[in-house]
Amino acid sequence: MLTLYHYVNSLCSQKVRMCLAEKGLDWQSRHVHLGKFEQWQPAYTRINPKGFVPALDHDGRILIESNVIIEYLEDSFPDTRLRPKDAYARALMRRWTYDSEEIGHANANALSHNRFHAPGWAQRFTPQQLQDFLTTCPYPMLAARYGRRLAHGVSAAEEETAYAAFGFLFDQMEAALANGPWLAGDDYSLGDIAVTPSVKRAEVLRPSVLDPARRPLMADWWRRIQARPAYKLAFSFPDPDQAGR
Ligand SMILES: N[C@@H](CCC(=O)N[C@@H](CS)C(=O)NCC(=O)O)C(=O)O
Repeated sequence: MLTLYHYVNSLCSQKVRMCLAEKGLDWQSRHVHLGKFEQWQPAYTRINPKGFVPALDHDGRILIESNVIIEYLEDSFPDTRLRPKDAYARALMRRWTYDSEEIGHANANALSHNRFHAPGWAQRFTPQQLQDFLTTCPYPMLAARYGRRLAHGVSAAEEETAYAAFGFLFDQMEAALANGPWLAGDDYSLGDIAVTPSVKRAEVLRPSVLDPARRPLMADWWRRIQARPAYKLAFSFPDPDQAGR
């Protein structure tokens, strides 16, 4: 039995949902509402001590970290192969899973603050309640980021740096796709899956960052990704709370 602790709009959760869908695996959903800070409540930090989603429970054994989870799914359910056989291509795949975190998620998260996170919090909570949540955050690095954002938000300069980082990532993807058709070469892989949620979020935030005239190979890759049934399934997961972000 696979149980996924996840959130509808979380990039790292979308990554795992897409991997599960590619492999045609059945899983149970445990929705953890980030906009209500459910991720920092003891009921969930017992599952993921960092207070992040996603987490995967496979027959009672828990795993955290989205890139670890998708590699575990690949090892445990290899029938639909999502990791190249060639060692160099496998290393390339891991470069993209790594960049999905270091560049994609980090910058999408910063850019989502003013647009989605802060307005959602303001609708639901008073400033004092938001301060109080800070004391419940179990993970010092996350608490520091949350505290900084409560105090200062995300500045326009930080946002521009984040868009520049996306531009860098997408230039790198364009270059890689010259040896495609996929990011790691011949085979569609976990690397393509891992970066997909960040590309989607960038498109929602600022569609011009995906200008097809500037990066035609990436535009073609993006069309092929969005046509995949697994993409459609992973990104159409219904919000169980209908409560927005
Ligand atoms: N390195 C972690 C990062 C997980 C992460 O940052 N998850 C976000 C959602 S995409 C989260 O749960 N954030 C909770 C919060 O900001 O309080 C992974 O890849 O699983």
